[in-house]
This record gives sequence, C-alpha cells and structure tokens, in this order.
Amino acid sequence: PDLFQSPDYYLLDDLLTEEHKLVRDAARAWVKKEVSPIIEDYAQRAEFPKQIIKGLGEIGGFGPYIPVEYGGAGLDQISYGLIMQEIERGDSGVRSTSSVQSSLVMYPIWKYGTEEQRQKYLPKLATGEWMGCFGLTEPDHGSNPGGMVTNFKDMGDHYLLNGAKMWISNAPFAQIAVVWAKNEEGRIHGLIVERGMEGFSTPETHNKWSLRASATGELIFDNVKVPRENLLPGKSGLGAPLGCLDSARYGIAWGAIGAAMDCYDTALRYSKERIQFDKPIGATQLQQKKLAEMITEITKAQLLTWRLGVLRNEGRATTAQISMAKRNNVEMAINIAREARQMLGGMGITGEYSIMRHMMNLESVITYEGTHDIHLLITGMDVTGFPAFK
Ligand code: TGC
Ligand code: FAD
Repeated sequence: PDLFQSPDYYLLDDLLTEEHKLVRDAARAWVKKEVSPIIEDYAQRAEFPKQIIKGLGEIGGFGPYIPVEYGGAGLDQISYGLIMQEIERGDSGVRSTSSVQSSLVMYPIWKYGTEEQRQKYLPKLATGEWMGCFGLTEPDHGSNPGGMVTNFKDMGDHYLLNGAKMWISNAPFAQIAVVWAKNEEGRIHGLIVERGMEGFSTPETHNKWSLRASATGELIFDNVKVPRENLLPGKSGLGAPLGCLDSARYGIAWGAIGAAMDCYDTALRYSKERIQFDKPIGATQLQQKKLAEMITEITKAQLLTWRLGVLRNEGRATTAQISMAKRNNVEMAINIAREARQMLGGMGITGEYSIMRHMMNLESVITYEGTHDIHLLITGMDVTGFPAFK
C-alpha cells in the first residue's frame, strides 16, 4: 500500500489494464528503491548516476514500445507513458536519459533504419549496454532546426561530416549519436555516429542549475568519416527528426505528471505535519487552496494524457495534440512545484525534499523538445492554418 500514495482522484486506475498496472508498479518500486535515495546527492554534485542504467533497462525504460524481437519491451503507449511518469517522479534528468534512448535513438533506428542497423544497435540499446544521444539542436538553430548548418558530403565509400550540435542530453557518455545533418542538396538525413570515430568529440556542458543529474554536452564533427551503412535510409527531411520528437514529447507529457505528483505528495504530507499558530498549516484556507488546485490540475492532466495515449495506440494522435499535452502538463508541473516549494517554507529550498530539484529540472523540460512558446504556436497553427513561426 505504501507504493500507492500517488493521487488517483478520478479513479483512473479503472481505465488501466492489469499489464499497465504491473508495469507501472514495477517502475514505481524500482524508482523508489534505486533512484529516490541517491538522486539528490548526484544532482547536488552535478553527476549522472551511471549505476542505474542497467535497472532502467530492466523496467522497460529503454524502448518500452520497441518490439520484443529487437530487445524492446513490446508494450503499448499507455505503459510507455506510465513508465515515464514513474521515472520522472524520481527525477526529470533520469527520465531524459530514458526519453532520449527510447524515442530519439531507438525509435529512429527502428523506424528509419535498415534491418542490419536494427539488429546491430537495438538489442544493446534496450539493455543500456550501449547508450545513445540525439543531435538536432545547434548553437544558432534551436527552435528552428530546419536552419541547421551541420552537413555531410558523399565521398564515395563514406560520408564526410562537419558541424556542431549543442545541448545534447547523454552526449558526454553515449557510445552512439543519431545526428541530423544536411547533404549537398540541403536535404536533412539521420546518421549514426559512433564514439571513437576520428574528429568526433563530445565536450560536457557545465554550470547548469537545472537537470543536474543528467549529463549534457556538445557534439563536434571535424571531418568525421561516417561509413555509408550508418545513414538511416528510411526517411529524410525535417519530418524525420520531428517524428521522433512526437514520441518523446508524448512521454514528457506523462513524465511531467510524475514530477507534479511527487511535489503534491510531499506538500500534502508536510501540510499535515507542520504546525504553526497551534494548528497544521494544512488546516488553513490558503494552503488548502494550493492543494485543491494542485490535485485538480493533476487530475485534468491525467485525463488529457490517458486519452492521448489511447489515440496513440490507435495511431490517431496528431502532432498538435501531443504539443497541447506537453505544453499543458509541463506548465502544470512547474506551477505545482513552485507552489509546493512555498508550502514547505524554508525547508522547501533544501535538498532534504525533492521539490526544489523538480522545480529547477522543469525549467529545462519547459524549454527542450520544443519550448512552451513553440508548442503554443503549433496549436495556433493547427487551429488557424497560419504558421506564425516564420
Ligand atoms: P514545417 O514546415 O512545419 O515541417 C517540415 C516538414 O516536417 C513535417 N512535419 C512532421 N513530420 C512528422 N512528424 C511531425 N511531428 C512533423 N511536423 C512537421 C512537415 O509536414 C514538413 O514535411 P515536408 O515533407 O513538407 O518537408 O517545419 P518548420 O521549419 O516550419 O518548423 C516547425 C516547428 C517550429 C514546429 C519545428 O521546427 C519544431 O518543432 N521546433 C522545435 C524544435 C525542437 O523541438 N527541438 C527539440 C530538440 S531534441 C530535445 O530537445 C531533446 S531534450 C532531451 C529529452 O527529451 O529529455
Ligand atoms: P531559442 O530557439 O533561441 O529560443 C529562445 C526564445 O525565443 C524561447 O523563449 C523561444 O520560445 C522563443 N522563440 C523562438 N522562436 C520563436 C518564434 N518564432 N516566435 C516566438 N518566440 C520564439 N536538443 C537536442 O537536439 N538533443 C538533446 O538531447 C537536447 N537536450 C537538451 C537538454 C537540456 C538540458 C536543454 C536545456 C536543452 C536540450 N536540447 C536538446 C535543446 C532544446 O531542444 C533547445 O534548447 C530548444 O529547442 C530551444 O532552443 P534554443 O535553446 O536555441 O532557444
């Protein structure tokens, strides 16, 4: 019973199958045992806890929906979402590692790769024996990745890759990078770049106040010779990386609920125990307003996201629907983290509680995978037909 403190105000468990609940419970138990006790320390030291990689693979954190024949867990989109929710209840940076590996590395290899590429990479990525990263963002092209300047030339027996990527999760320790670059005609393609290739380096980005337990870095390509067989042939154009983002953003929509639940749980418990003016702060109207609004927003986000999962299982979810859920849920979580932090008073700023870490992490989550503004503009474009980006 201790495992199930998480709010389920509208009895959403009734909408889940036995498999969904088993998958979620296993992820929740693992996060509670292996992530929560150590993560604050790693975040304070700005270090990624590499020892959790194997366990992340075992709970289905790497490629939950990738078919079993390639080492994935073969689960549906709701299970995928629930795993992300539970991981992010622990830490957004750990969920980032899982999102990148699953949706930004395994997904493109599975969807756009050759059978040889699938066999070579997917099983090792599913266990975490190999880790991957995804290079789309560049120093001068973040929200507008279509403007990228990283490029490759066809040299006959190989491609010659030049350019740089920035803000890349997992880059400092990944064995492989799925890199998006333009060919001589300016068409975007995905290439698998492997650590050890001459001219390829991955310097780490330091001094982050957010996502400190996740390693972020650059990808630098200085005349890197990439074998021809490392090009992903199945899809080209900006739609190829954007297709991966659909899957990752969907996972983030669920993940943000996990971070919000942890903040809510913590604040609720604290409000019952903390006595001021001879009564629990939870007995005051102001603190009840905060808690009531939190549980309302979490419940709305759960319903939105569960429905989106059903649509994804049916292959009917649109990019704009995913943007709406990512945008809504991350804002919901960051607002809850800020309110919950205040409810803990001075204790809220310490590492004794997880809230301030969630709050700072969510500043990255609201920026990456499309900023809050970009997702609003995607919704705006969807309802009006006018792209306001350009
Ligand atoms: P636009 O002209 O709209 O589209 C270009 C082509 O792509 C097609 N397309 C899609 N295809 C598949 N799936 C989607 N979701 C698609 N969205 C668009 C589109 O049909 C078109 O195809 P074609 O054949 O006509 O060429 O492109 P645009 O340049 O106007 O850009 C639109 C915009 C702004 C929405 C897009 O660039 C965008 O989403 N920008 C945000 C960038 C972003 O999200 N970057 C994330 C980097 S990865 C990351 O942050 C990882 S964080 C780590 C973690 O996950 O934890
Ligand atoms: P910009 O695009 O420069 O945006 C700056 C501001 O301008 C934002 O507020 C934005 O909303 C606004 N803006 C931009 N365009 C418009 C417009 N047309 N109209 C109105 N406002 C606009 N990328 C990867 O490829 N792989 C990764 O693994 C990865 N991991 C990341 C990890 C972390 C911790 C962080 C912080 C980022 C990561 N990113 C990654 C990069 C992330 O996707 C980008 O930071 C994000 O897409 C925004 O790009 P930018 O930082 O260049 O901001």
